[in-house]
Amino acid sequence: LVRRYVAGESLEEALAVAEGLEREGVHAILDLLGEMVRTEAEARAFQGRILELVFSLAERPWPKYISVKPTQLGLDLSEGLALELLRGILREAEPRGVFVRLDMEDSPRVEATLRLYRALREEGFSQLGVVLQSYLYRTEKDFWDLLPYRPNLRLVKGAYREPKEVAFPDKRLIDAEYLHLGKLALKEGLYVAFATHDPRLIAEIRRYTEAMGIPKDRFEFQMLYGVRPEAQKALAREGYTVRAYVPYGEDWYPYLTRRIAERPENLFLVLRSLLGG
Ligand code: FMN
Repeated sequence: LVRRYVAGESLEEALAVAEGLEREGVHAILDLLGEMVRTEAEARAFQGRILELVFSLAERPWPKYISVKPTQLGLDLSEGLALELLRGILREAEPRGVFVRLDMEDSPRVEATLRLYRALREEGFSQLGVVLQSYLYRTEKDFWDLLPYRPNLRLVKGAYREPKEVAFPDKRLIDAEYLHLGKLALKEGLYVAFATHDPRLIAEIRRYTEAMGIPKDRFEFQMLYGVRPEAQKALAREGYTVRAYVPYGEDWYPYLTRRIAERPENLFLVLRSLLGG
């Protein structure tokens, strides 16, 4: 089961998965698994492996897109360390045409993550994207605060267990907020990556963009490797840009735990695979 959602432990395996996706018209987002590091040495080691990823993507025509997590680069140890390591990645990625998406983690880290994003954009880096989560009450305000930066925005519902003091507890409200924020972002002319597998939301975004005459190069759909692969291919065949998030590496446990929380039926698949089924 790990293999259904994680491309493998090595960069080579991840690149092989990316190649397979590309043949189906789906582009990969390479993600080296790892988060919440506890020592500076670990954070620096992750930066080294991410640079290795950037250099190997630079040698290929595609994909040129990676995701990184702030706590993988030491955000919990020091914001300055995370800023330095992320800057080091952008210095190599940007001239090589590799786009860097800064994933959004749980609510106590949102503020610092947005600061990292703004600081690097102010330093002049442009190939850096941010993520907003529709389950947080604060997100619309974050959206307006970010707007002057003209961010390349990934919109998600949010994957972490959050208290009801900070996040909508009700799925219907999260979905409504998702569509509200997505439409705002499109109206404001931002490039939006709609990262969701939700057929209802995807259908609504398609209807809305068609009705408003928003061309397909103003937005894209993103899904996770292994989740609704047929839908990914179908959207790509219809001319939408589709990217699949391809995680690889040894630290798959927290990633998989979130996938099980989102879709409890995944637990059944985990158990079956552990039992050798
Ligand atoms: N959730 C986050 O909290 N932060 C992220 O940075 C993040 N990145 C994601 C990237 C992609 C490509 C996808 C498909 C999802 C991402 N998620 C992220 C997970 C979503 O918040 C959500 O938990 C998941 O997509 C399941 O909800 P769905 O019904 O919209 O598919």
